[in-house]
Amino acid sequence: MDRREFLKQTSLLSVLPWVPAAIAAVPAGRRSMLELTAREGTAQLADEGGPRTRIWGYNGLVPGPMIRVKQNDWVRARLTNRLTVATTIHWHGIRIDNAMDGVSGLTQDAVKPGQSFDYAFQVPDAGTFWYHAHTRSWEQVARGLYGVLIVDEAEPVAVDNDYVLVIDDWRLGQDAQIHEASLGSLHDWSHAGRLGQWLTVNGKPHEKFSVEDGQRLRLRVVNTANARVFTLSFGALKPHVIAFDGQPVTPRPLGKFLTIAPAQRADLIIDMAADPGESAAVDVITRREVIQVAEFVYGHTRDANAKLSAPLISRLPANPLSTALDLTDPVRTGLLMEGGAMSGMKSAILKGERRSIQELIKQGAVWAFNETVGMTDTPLVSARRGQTVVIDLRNQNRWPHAMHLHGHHFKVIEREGSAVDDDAWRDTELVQPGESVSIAFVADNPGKWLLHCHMLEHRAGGMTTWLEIT
Ligand SMILES: [Cu+2]
Repeated sequence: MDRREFLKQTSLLSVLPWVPAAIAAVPAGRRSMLELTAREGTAQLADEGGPRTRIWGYNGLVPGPMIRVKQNDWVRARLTNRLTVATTIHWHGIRIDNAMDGVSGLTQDAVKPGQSFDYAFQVPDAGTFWYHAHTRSWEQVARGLYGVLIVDEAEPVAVDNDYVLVIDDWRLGQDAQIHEASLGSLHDWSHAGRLGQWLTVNGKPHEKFSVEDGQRLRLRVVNTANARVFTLSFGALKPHVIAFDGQPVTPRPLGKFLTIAPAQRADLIIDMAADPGESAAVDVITRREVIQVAEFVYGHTRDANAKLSAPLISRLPANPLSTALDLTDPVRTGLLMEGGAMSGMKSAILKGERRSIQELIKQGAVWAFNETVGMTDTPLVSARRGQTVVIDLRNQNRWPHAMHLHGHHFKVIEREGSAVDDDAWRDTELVQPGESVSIAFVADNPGKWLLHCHMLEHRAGGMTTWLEIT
């Protein structure tokens, strides 16, 4: 089989190894309705032979069914709630119609147990996206309510294989069940968020990818953890980054590590070169250990003489983003990020009244944007459609935060007061302790959009605000 034949076949299949075939065929075209039932299920998070873990998942699976559509297609999905609590789905990174954004209390009412809600939206951008619960997300995402949404480019990208690596960390008890007693723990909320001690990739402890010498792979890395920033090492492999958060970037060598914050995605191109029987590891590096989470295993080479020298990695076709930032007279505002442990916040405004830190702690309201905990009646920013918005994020606490903007992608224009020259457009940016980062975007999508920390405990503890575009 030559490369072209192989491409044809993979585009027909569009099924990834970890998705059971019966639910993977998701033809999310105009006519068909994809069923996503939020319900309990079990997953083999622990090693084979260990107990299965009770999770909440879309169709009882974690990750949920992979949705794969072509650019500009429609996704029609019926969320049916078979849980005992209300829920919604947010389509992370999709520049979506506001009514379909899935934020309970802002863009829709939460879907009550036994009820359903139909989502229907067009996907303007090709790339790697995901979907997840956006009601009590700190609990619902921790329990497994998330899945991957891939939007294929209009013209197939020339790779031999296209793999997904969904990374999550779980806090499990000795019985391999989700540690429920610590859900909502004030310690987690006021520190780094809920960190797990058990890693999974694609819903299992370890993933094996079959590869061949001379192949070119696209690897889509998705961080679905509540709060953990992962550091990934690819050993001797030399990946190139071709997209961040679904948006193409000028292809660049990855460097030593991939740092990927909660909710972020990175698309990598990896050229495989080794003999049959060899393997290459993907490791998660923590302060204490190196954990192998995936392995590329080289199979029989199709034709040893057919080895091509790897062609240059070309830039993915641009998505239809409004990239013309008008920085002469933008709508500009500051966002001071305060709170958390060891950060010295003395008081903040909660529901219109200034409260002492002691009172705030009692309510888990331990984070503030511009001295205010959580949502306000008036938006942080009001902009008219087409205006450029600049937000100066100032992280004045001891913790990193993964700041996520709904409905738009933004560009980092300044870091620590210096101009940034990069063509990355992100929906989630990691802001380190003490750091100042300015982001800019064209407000081209009308509606009410959240801006929040994607460390989900931080969001629940107050790190959330909103913008209105009219
Ligand atoms: Cu945060």
